[in-house]
Amino acid sequence: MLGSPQLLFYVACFVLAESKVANVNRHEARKFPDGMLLGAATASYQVEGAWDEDGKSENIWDTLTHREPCVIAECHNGDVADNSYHLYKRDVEMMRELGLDFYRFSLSWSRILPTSFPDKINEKGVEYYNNLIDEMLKYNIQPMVTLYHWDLPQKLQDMGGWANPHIVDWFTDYSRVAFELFGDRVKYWFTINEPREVCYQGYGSASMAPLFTMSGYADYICSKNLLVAHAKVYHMYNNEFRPTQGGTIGIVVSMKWYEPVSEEHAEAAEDLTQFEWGIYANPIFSKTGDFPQVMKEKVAAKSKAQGFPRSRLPEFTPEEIELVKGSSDFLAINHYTTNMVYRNESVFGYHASPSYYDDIDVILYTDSSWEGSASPWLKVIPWGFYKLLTKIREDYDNPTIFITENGFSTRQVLVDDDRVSYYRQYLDVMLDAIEDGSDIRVYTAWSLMDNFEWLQGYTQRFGLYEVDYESPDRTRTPRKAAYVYKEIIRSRTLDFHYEPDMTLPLTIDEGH
Ligand code: PNW
Repeated sequence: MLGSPQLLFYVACFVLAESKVANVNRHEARKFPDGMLLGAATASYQVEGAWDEDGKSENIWDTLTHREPCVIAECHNGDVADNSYHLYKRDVEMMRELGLDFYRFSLSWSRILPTSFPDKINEKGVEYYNNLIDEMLKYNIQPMVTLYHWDLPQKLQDMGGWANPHIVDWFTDYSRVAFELFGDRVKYWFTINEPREVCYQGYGSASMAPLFTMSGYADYICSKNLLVAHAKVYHMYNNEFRPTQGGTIGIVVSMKWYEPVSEEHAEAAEDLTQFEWGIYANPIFSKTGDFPQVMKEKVAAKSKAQGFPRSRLPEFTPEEIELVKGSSDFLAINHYTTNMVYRNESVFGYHASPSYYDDIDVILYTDSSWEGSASPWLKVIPWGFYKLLTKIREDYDNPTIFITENGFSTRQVLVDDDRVSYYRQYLDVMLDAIEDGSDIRVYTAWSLMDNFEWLQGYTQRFGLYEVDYESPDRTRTPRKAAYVYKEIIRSRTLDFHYEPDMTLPLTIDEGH
């Protein structure tokens, strides 16, 4: 009988179910919050080239790529890279074509301080960064500057690099020079890009320069020194520069989402999370500070069982805990992808011992059904980004978040529908997290253009612009993703249905 409560109930259920399905498929255009900044990023060694020009000295990537050229895919190196040292005007033109609010780039320590120390400042190197910054500001594009994105001066590496506690002074001295030189115009500073990649990949797993394999020792020592160095620079900026320069400063942490294969593996996933990025986030963003408790306990117990007189994880002094706690104005996150995690008997003896992964006792993998990219590690899992942002909001009392990298790799191709789809899906869940209350102020696409992808050379491309490495002028051509990102920035709207006309050139709009 029409109008009966039962029938009404069924109709209501049907309408609800339909609208849910329709929502997923329809993808209504969504507005970005007012004031949200949208930009793109690169890093010095990946784009600059000019590796030995105008007084620059060698860094660890120059050394590695020259000493062992073929540890890099196709024996590539960054000697010329995108030649941005000479083509910065074209780079700024691209930023204007896209209408970027900001551009995140990094400084090359050995270009500014060829001796590694402030006894000699390389005017030519300084001039390059002044030119780049001034050219950007002419068009109202905010510079966001990373002090350290992996290109340590070789001399400092020869003295132990991040495993030598003196790095705290070396990094502080270098950073002071950078604030003095550029801080009148640069209002967004990042101390260190991705401590995990610096320490674990550089000193533990041999997947970044200097390609060390001392996992379970050197990576932990690096982590401690790096956090103290970061905190010293934070306080120096706070005390000596912020009063007159008025900028903001923080650290950039790479964060994956770790999904347990089932509820009973939730603890394994949480342990892994604490080892992978809690190690950097907990000392700075938690109420207690210090390395995560689970990490201290596990490494201490393993070390003891292995016959070490003390934990392989170094301790912070109480003063260091206080120094590091709260030493970031925001949490800057680089996020790309998700891993599955489990822990069962098979994990025992699975990893070399002692080592970082042996300390954690987990196995991680990516599901073979997941959509991939040109990088074997990078799978398209937007729900992982959503869960990560939710966890951070809950665990660290809703900190201000900057997304400082997010992106997708392809081969050389201009119509990159898979990249377009990646960006749209990840932006969509970021907007969901903002609706839930996350305080996300900045979003950064990695990368403005193809560049030297570390051990993968130029074989994996992350650019909104494609770079032609065969052409002497490193011709940059906008991909479909560049057209789409431009429209997102122009309209401040995410619209899954927008189709750009790629027969038209990507031109600079008025006011840019
Ligand atoms: C970043 N992960 O590293 C770096 O900051 C860039 O220099 C690099 O080119 C870019 O990613 C692409 O690889 C990553 O945990 C660090 O999934 C960690 C992860 C991914 C990338």
